[in-house]
Amino acid sequence: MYKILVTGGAGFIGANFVRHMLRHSDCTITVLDKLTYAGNKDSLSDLPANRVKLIVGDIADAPLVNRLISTHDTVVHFAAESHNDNSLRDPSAFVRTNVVGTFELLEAVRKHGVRFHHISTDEVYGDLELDDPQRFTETTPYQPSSPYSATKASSDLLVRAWVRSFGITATLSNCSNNYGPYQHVEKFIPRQITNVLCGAKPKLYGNGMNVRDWIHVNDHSSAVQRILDAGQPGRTYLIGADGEQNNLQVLQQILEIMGLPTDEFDWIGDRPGHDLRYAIDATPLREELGWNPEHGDFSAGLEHTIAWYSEHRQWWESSKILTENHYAQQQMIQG
Ligand code: NAD
Ligand code: TDX
Repeated sequence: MYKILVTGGAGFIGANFVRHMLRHSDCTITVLDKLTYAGNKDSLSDLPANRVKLIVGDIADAPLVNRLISTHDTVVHFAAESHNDNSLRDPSAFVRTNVVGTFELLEAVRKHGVRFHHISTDEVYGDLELDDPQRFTETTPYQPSSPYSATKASSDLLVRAWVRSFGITATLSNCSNNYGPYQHVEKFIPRQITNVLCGAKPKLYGNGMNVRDWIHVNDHSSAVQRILDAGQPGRTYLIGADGEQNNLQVLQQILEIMGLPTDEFDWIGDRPGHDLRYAIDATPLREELGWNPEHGDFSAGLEHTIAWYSEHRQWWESSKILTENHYAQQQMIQG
């Protein structure tokens, strides 16, 4: 039986990936997750115990990581501090988990000769002008803007160096903005949906013109599975589904689906250093590996996501209060 260690498998994308792999393969999975504020064991609690096991622990814990990796065939590394706004408030956990944690995993896969797939983000490339005809490719120079994206860029560079210097068998992927079920309510789309469900107004940063390249989380999972099956060792694959939209457009669609006037939201102060636009060119993934997204209909995906949050209040209600308290403190600090 093929055994995969999924770090960060109790987080948004990790939990969806675990579900995807159970549906689309016969592997068994160990999830290693610290269960930070962003991890939720309820995202995995309905899964079969003979195929998924959760180990609560830290990827920066070298002896634990060493022991776990020695008994697995592949590591898929999602665990990270993942929220830009938090990285502006306190970057220290981002350095520890995203950089030091990745280093410990790399040392263990090097020792045990285990295949590694590193999950990263398009934010490592910085941002684009709204009218730039170029999109990010695997050769775009790194130019991260926030403490979060700088630590993700650092972790990517560590992986590349371990491939070149120590010959580990690793692939990397840099994906655009994901949406779907099980996403923490701090992130843009679930924050706005749950604000409406709580009777609060959605919050739009700046002028709402910032563009993100949205992809449904299940398409991210299928792309990672394709890279695990057919990716070339040492390669970086960019994952995206041609889903560019500005934040105002996304918010207006949410309001429309939820039956509210499209101006029923608050404009609030901008995020410091806010990246203007991300856009992915995923041609190599499509043409060389034959991957295609299946959830390209954004409004259908948004409708399902809204329905999921409406039906799973228990999953998000306690984090909602903490998250909005944090946002309120942050706004007071920024003034
Ligand atoms: P998330 O914050 O929802 O989940 C992160 C998970 O990692 C949580 O379960 C958390 O408990 C766990 N974790 C954090 N620190 C840990 C540690 N030290 N040891 C073990 N576990 C730890 O994040 P997400 O949105 O699911 O993102 C997953 C990965 O995908 C990240 O590497 C992120 O950079 C990358 N990514 C995210 C997006 C996106 O749109 N969300 C896009 C591209 C890439
Ligand atoms: O309340 C909000 N209002 C708002 O206008 C929030 C939370 C966000 N925004 C804006 C900021 C961004 O332009 O929405 C956009 C999306 O914001 P986030 O959900 O915070 O995502 P982003 O900063 O784009 O980063 C995401 O995509 C890349 C993930 O959080 C990262 O983990 C991933 O690497």
